[in-house]
Amino acid sequence: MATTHSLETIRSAFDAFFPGAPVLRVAQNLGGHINQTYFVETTRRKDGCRLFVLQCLNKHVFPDVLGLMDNVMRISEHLEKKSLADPAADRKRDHLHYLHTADGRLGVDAAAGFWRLYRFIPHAEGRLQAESPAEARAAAAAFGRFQALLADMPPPRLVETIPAFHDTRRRYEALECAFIENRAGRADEPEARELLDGFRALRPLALSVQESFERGEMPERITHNDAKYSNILVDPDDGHPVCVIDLDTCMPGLSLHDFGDLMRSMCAEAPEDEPDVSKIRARPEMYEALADGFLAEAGGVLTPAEKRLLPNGGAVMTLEVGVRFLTDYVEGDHYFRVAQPRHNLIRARSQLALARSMAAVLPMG
Ligand code: GN1
Ligand code: MG
Repeated sequence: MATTHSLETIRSAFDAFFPGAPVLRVAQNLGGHINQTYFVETTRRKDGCRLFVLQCLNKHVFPDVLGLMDNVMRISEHLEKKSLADPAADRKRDHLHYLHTADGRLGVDAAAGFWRLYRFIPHAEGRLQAESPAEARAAAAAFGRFQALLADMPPPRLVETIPAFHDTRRRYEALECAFIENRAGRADEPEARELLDGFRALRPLALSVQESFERGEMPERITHNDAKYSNILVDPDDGHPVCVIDLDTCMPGLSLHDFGDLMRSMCAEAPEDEPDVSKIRARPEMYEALADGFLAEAGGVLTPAEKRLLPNGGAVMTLEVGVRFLTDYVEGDHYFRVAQPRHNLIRARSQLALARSMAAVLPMG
C-alpha cells in the first residue's frame, strides 16, 4: 500500500526511538481527519513489543506540539500508575503508552510534522459505530471512567493544546467572519446560506452549556475533547472497550463536552457525512444508554447543572462541529481533510440535521 510519507521518512523517524532497529512492515491507518498514523513492525524490543504506532502530528492544527506531548505523556504516566495500583487492571491494553526517543525527547520535530510513537495495543480494534445501546453504554462508561481517573491529576494545569477549542461562542463568530470574508467564493452558494441560517436559529441552544459554565454552575475538568466511538479500542471478541485513545485534545474542558461528543457520535445511525438527511435521526434509546453508562462512572462528581444539561451537551457539540465544518467549507477546506469537494458542506448539513432531531426528541434542560 502506498503511504502518505515515504518509507524512508517513516524509517528515519522510527529510528530516533529505536536506533538501528529494522522496520519489517509499515501499514497506514486511514482514519482521522488531522494526523497521519502508521503501524510499524520491528523485531522484538527490550520491552517485549514488536508492533508500534508511529504518528506524524499536524503542526498546523497543533502549533504547540511540545505542550501537547507534555500533556499526553503526563496523562499516559498517570494512567499507568492507576493501572499498576489496580490488581484487576488490564495493564497491556488499558492505556496508551508513549515512548521517548532514544535520547530522551518527546518525539522528532520535522518539517512534515512532529513524529511520536506509542506501543500498539494488542487484541483491540477501533470501530466506527456502536451497534447497540449496550455498546453505547459501555463506551460512555469508558469515557466517564477516563474522566474520573484523571480527576486527581497533580498540578500544574494541562496545557490548552488548541486554545478556545470548545469556545462555542467563538466558533459561531468564526462562522460569521468566514461568510463576510468569503475567501473561497463559496459564501453565496444557496445551500451554504441556508445552513448558516439553520445554525443561527439554534445558537441559543448551542450556547446553553457555555453560559451555564459562565454562571459558575459547573467546574473545569480534564476532558478528552474528542469522545467519539472510534476513539476507544474494543476487544474484537466481545466488543468491550479496552482503551481510550487519541489524547491530543485532552486538556481543561467541561464534562458535557465529552458527553456531548459521545452523543454526537452515537445518537444517530448515519455517519457524520451522511448525504441523505432523511436518514439522520437521534435515537432516544441511545441517549438513555449513554447517559446511564456515563453517570455510572462519572455521576458521583457531576454537579446538578451538569446532570440537567446532559441532553444539551449532545446538541451543543453537534452544532459546534457543524459550525466548524461549515466555516471550513466557506474558507476553502483548509482544516478538515476532505475526500470530495463538498465534503465539509455535507458534514455540516448532517450535523445540523442531527442537532435538530436531538432538540426535537430529547428533553433539553
Ligand atoms: C477531528 O481527526 P479527528 O477525527 O480525531 C477534530 C474533532 C472533531 C472531529 C470530527 C483536533 O477529529 O474536534 O470532532 O474531527 N479534531 C480536531 O469528526 O480538530
Ligand atoms: Mg481527534
